[in-house]
Order: sequence, then C-alpha cells, then structure tokens
Amino acid sequence: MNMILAVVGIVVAVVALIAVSVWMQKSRKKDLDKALDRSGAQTVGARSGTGQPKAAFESVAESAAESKPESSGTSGTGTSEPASEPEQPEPIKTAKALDAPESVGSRMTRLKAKLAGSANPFGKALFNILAKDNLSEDDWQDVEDTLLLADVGAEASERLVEELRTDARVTGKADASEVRAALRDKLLDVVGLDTDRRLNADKEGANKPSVIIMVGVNGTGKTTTAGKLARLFVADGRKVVLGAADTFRAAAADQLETWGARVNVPVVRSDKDGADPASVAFEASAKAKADNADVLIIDTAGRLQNKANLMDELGKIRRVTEKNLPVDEVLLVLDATTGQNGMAQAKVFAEAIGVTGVVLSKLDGSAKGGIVVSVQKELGVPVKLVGLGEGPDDLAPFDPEGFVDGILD
Ligand SMILES: Nc1nc2c(ncn2[C@@H]2O[C@H](COP(=O)(O)OP(=O)(O)OP(=O)(O)O)[C@@H](O)[C@H]2O)c(=O)[nH]1
Ligand SMILES: [Mg+2]
Repeated sequence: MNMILAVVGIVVAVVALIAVSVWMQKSRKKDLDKALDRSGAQTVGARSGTGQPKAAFESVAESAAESKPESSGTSGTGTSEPASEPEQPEPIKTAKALDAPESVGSRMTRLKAKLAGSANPFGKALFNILAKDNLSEDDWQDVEDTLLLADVGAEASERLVEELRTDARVTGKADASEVRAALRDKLLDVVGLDTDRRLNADKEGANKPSVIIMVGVNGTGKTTTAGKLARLFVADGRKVVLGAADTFRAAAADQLETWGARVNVPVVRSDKDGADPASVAFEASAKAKADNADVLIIDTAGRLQNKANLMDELGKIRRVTEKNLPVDEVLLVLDATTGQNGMAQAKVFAEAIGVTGVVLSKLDGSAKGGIVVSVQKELGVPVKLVGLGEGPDDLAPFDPEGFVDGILD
C-alpha cells in the first residue's frame, strides 16, 4: 500500500514539474514576442475594442478558396518570414534589416518577362485552330470552348467568336497571322485598352493620406497584396501606414507586421484575438492622419459567416475610418485560379462595401485570367493590379496588351 502511495506521489510530482516548465517556456516566449514587437515592427497597439464574439466569424461556405490549408493564410507570405518561426530569437536582428524594394523599371521588365514566359495551353490551342485554312463549324466551336476554358465567360466568348466569324479579314480566308491579329484586337477591345487603371492614390489631387481598404474571401491574397503595395509606395518615396483590421486571428496581424517591418512601415494592430476590427481601422486612420502619411492600407478578414455579417463588418470599418479620413479605394482581391467561381464572391463584396478596383492575384499560377473580362463587366470597375507570384515585389499594374498576348501566345 505504501509502495503504491509512493509511486503515485512520484508521478504527481513529475507531472507538476512538467506543467511548471511548460508554463515557464510559454511565458518566456510571450516576453520574447513582446520584445520582438517593440524592437522590430514599430507596432502601435490599437485600442482594445469591444471584443467581437468569435462565433460571429466562421468560414464562408461559398468560398472556393475555403479548401486552402490554414497555413497558406498564416505563414502566408511565401517568403520564409521570421514571423513563421517565432521560437528563434534571431528575428530581432533580421526585423531591423530593411529591404530595398525593387525599382519600378526593373520590376516591370522582370514581371513582363514572367508573364510572357508562363506556359499557356490556351494560346497554343487557339493558334492551332486559327492556323487552319478553312475553319469548320467544329473549329469555331473549339475557339469558343478555348476562350471559355480561359474563363473569358460565356457571353463574351460567344460574342467574340460571332464577331470574328463575320470579320472580313477572317471570312476572306486571310492568313493565320491576320486571324490572330483580328482576335487580338477584339480581345483588347473587350478587356478595355484605354481604361484608367491607376490607383486613386496615384491620381492628381489625391487625398493625403489616401485610404485603401483590402477586401476579399480568405486566402485570395489580401494581406500579401497589402504588403506588396506598401513596398511599391515606399519605393516611390511615400509614407505608408498599415492597419491590421483582420482581428480574426493574431497570426494575420503578425503576417502584416512582417511585411511592414521589412520596409519600415508602422502597423496598427490589436493584440487581442477577436477585437473589434473597426476599432483597429479607427486607430489606424487616426495614426495615418496624425503622422501626415501619404497612404493608409487597411487589411481585413476574409472569413465571415454570411452576407449580413460581411455587410455589417465591412460597413462599420468604412464608417469608422471615415470619421478620420475619406476612403479613396476599396480593392477586391480575386484569386485568378478560382476562375468564374470568383464572380459570385465579387458581387457579394461589391454589394457589402462598394469596390473601386480589382486585384487579380496568382495570375502566375493560372492561364485562366479571362475572368478579367467578366469581373470588369459585372462590377463596372477595372482590374488595376495583378499578383504574379509570392515574392515581395511580384505585383504589377494590369497591362491589357501584355495580358491579351499572354492568352494568345
Ligand atoms: N503564386 C502566388 N501566390 C500568391 C499571390 N498572392 C498571394 N499568394 C499566396 O496566397 C496565400 C494566401 O495569401 P494571403 O495574403 O495570406 O491571403 P489573405 O486573403 O490575406 O488570406 P486571409 O487573411 O486568410 O483571408 C499565401 O501563401 C500567399 O503567398 C500571387 O500573386 N501569386
Ligand atoms: Mg490576410
């Protein structure tokens, strides 16, 4: 009996020891994280807010991006950032070493080459069909199908083929290069060659600070694009503030902070999981105003339970921000790889907050960028930027000619 009691006693003591050491490790890690925050990211703690109940934020069932692994959102920048390895003390040093964002000229040359070099099955298929001498009914159907597969959308594909068939150059049995040129012209027409695609912050007489709110379903690339955009503005000599109004999980603010720290851009955040995103937006806009920044970029959460929730939250973020500064731009980030499914999401966001421009992300991983045509038509706003990779400078203004050549080449 005594033996049993002694054994039980030893077991209890060992368990207690393990518990104490785990607790000590955790509190050490917390201290380390705090030290990191203070030294690296120039974080400004936001007012703690009203603490939104977590249950109000659950996954959006309709999201095509929903099936993406959680890690893609959290460690998400794809650039092996220190934020994904909080155990190591080294990030204190690395967080201080600032990046020099790539210059506009070199970035454009590199990204154009990248877009042109991406393998495009649709271009080859179209070229093979259009190179024939006599196009049969089936061939024309194939042209339409190929456009559909590239996500140009049913209505636009049908109209394009109809117009092409009645085009004199084509019916006159001109050579393949003329047919291709005719299709190129028509595609350019549909995409909109002369549309003004500048960010509102870049237009003459823009507000200072100019406010940009990033919206979109989770996993589309909002945070990454906010980070890349901040770099673009920094490279252009502008003063930027970032607001982490995705309070759904702390990792989201950490991710944004990592981007900010690399180019010395302050990030306004709340340390409380589930804090009121609108209160972060309020603090961020107050700081941007007080600092006389040129641009404020506010990142938001992508996962809201339903449309009413989304309307509620985004509407509140907008209203509260506007107490300090007018909102100049709402950028909807759409994942090019989700194709036409993205359209349903786009409409919901447009209704919830109003959208002034679209960022088509992950165009590097998809030949399906044809969604450009339908999204512009449905929302009546231009695609302004494209994401061409996970790298920090893989963001470019949308270039209709480069884009159309990407489909055709
Ligand atoms: N290949 C490629 N990957 C991208 C691009 N933009 C973003 N990503 C990746 O997509 C993943 C999700 O990006 P996030 O920026 O975290 O997406 P988010 O919309 O902020 O996600 P939530 O905060 O969860 O709503 C990350 O792994 C990014 O690196 C792009 O243009 N090309
Ligand atoms: Mg995010």
